[in-house]
Amino acid sequence: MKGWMGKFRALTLFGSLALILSGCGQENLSALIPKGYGAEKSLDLIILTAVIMLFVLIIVMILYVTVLVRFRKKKGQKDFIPKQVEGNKTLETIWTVIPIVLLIIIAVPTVTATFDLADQSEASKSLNVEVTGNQYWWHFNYEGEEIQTSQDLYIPTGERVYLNMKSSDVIHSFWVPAISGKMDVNPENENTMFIEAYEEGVYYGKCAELCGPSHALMDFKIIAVSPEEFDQWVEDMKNVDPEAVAEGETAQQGQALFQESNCMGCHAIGSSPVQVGPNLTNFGERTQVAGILDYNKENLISWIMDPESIKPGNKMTGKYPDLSEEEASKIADYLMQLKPSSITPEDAGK
Ligand code: HEC
Ligand SMILES: [Cu+2]
Repeated sequence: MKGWMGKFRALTLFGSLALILSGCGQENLSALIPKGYGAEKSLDLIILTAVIMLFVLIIVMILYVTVLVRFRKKKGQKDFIPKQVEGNKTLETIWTVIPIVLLIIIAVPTVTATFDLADQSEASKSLNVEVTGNQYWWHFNYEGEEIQTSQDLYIPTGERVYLNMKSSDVIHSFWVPAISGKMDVNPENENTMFIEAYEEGVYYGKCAELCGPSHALMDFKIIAVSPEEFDQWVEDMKNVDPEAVAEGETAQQGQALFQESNCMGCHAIGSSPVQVGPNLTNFGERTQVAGILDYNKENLISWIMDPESIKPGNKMTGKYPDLSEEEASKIADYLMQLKPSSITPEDAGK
């Protein structure tokens, strides 16, 4: 009875664990549902190594159980020390050669993929984006285009986009599991990688290197749209008029407050080298505030009034005059109007 209960418990435990873990596979945030070149290569290698390891596990378990059953002490048998054998040349050779062969089977495709993913030969003919990791947000500078965005990286589908990556402070790691593998960004040197998305979509990214108290909140997105939509987006972003007057009385007051309250010292609207805080040119087209909150006015007001309670240790806290809720609301009205492009995450199917 007791043994049966134990088995039942184990089964329930593993069953519910499997059920809970199956919830982890969020479609746009899973290396196991690849939607890009690098992620597809990685999954191929994951499957290859998993199959080989499973094969080794099964063989070892068969040998182990066979030995346990065949050579166990039988009923009535006396204690004795079996004949000692060692140095069997054939056996020694077999169990040295098999692992070597298995390792070669894993190593050849792994090394090939590593070189393939590091290929930069087409970089000068393609779209290049300078990526900067900052505590706790990402900045994207489209080289040669005078376009900067933060949090959302727009790319065309079916094309390789080359990323030249660094950090402005500590080490971060750029990881969009459904599109590609991870790449560290360092303050001292530039790392490079390319990404290619097969399908339109909004793909979620995470910082994969512990970088401070809000490391887990350093989320971002790749927004992959068709090449035609991407060209349109570039066109729209280039034609932004940063001075454009907001529509409606409260938004206009918000615009004035934005200019008076030190916000412009860190946040650019339009193309600008300013990089202390996220570029807000297309803030009205975001699907989240600060990369993590649902995009709505209430959350935006909370962020403007008290960013510390949302992202501890962020670099905005305390650097501007205190604002009343009314003032924050007016600024929110203004920022939510910043919609320079007809191409938005909705076009990518979000
Ligand atoms: C000292 C520089 C600095 C000042 C001044 C500043 N901010 Fe920020 N702001 C930042 C940084 C840095 C972030 C990114 C925080 C993070 O995500 O860790 C940020 C984030 C934001 C975001 C979220 C952006 C996004 O991409 O989702 C908004 C909105 C914002 N700030 C509005 C304002 C407003 C409004 C003011 C003025 C009242 C202001 N900021 C003043 C540095 C600053
Ligand atoms: Cu980070």
